[in-house]
Amino acid sequence: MAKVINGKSIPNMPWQERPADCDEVVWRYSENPILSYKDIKKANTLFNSSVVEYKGEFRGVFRCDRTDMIPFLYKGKSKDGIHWEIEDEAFKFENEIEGVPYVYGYDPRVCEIDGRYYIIWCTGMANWDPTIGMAYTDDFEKIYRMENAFLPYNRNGVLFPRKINDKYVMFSRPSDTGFGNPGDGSIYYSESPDMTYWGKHRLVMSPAPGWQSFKIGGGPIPIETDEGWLLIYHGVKQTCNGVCYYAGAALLDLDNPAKVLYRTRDYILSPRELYERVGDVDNVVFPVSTLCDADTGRIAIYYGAADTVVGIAFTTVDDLIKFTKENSL
Ligand code: BMA
Repeated sequence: MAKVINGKSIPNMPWQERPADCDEVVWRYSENPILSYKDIKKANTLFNSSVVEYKGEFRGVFRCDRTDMIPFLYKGKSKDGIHWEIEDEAFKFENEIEGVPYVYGYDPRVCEIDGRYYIIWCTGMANWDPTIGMAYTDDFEKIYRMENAFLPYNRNGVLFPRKINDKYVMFSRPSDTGFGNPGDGSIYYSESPDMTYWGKHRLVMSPAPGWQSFKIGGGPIPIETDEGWLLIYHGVKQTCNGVCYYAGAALLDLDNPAKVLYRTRDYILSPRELYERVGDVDNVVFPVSTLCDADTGRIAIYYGAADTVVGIAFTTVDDLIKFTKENSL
């Protein structure tokens, strides 16, 4: 079995065994979707959201597009990772960053580093152009805003859960000015000594034929294993009727995560069920967080479906590494 490094025991995380008739690397929770607009007052949709283990329970940061159709971040608590109590008001920060008003927030990732929880999300600069916002919390009560990591246009900030060669590491996807123009659509590596100043940017991977041909972007916080960093990412394909969002996986060098060891040619998850096919944006699966039990290697992937609801899918570290190696580009 591949060994999870620096992982946590999470025996109470959501889990279902692979159904007997399923031979795929990822399988869905039978009661999907787990969250919808019904879970927050005045919500239009509740989707791309992140959860973490916290003191034997779970905490989450949720993307809710409200009835004014402006996305903001909400926080919530759960004992089982499936049933959530989410606050009805978007959370506010304890501090302000001068010159950087908080005009919207979406697609949060939550990353624990040395007991502190960092929230990274797509934020609007003063003129509403998207880039990577950052904040931290120690208790999911008080949340402190940090400087934005990059200039617009950027999305899909994914922080690594420990320093690598004494630097914090973040992936991001410098991006489009609108929905039709993805720029080069690639994932980039950046590093920082202090989480304020980011540099030494390197290309990690670019779009590739098929489901990941239009653009790609990092997903959940990477899982550290003795075979490399296990990254789940999304890939986008253009069709005559719009875009479709899929998920794939990659294995990255432990000491230099800009180096891709393997990367899936086949997707690991695609829009298939009705709640993934039909919604505010049809045909989208968008993973943004995982829970991983270090003892068993079980992984629960939390993903937004059709920009409308949240679903869970399952796999294991061994299954995903094997699939990634055997189906690599
Ligand atoms: C991306 C982001 C995601 C969204 C996806 C599909 O650009 O905006 O929040 O899930 O598009 O619409």
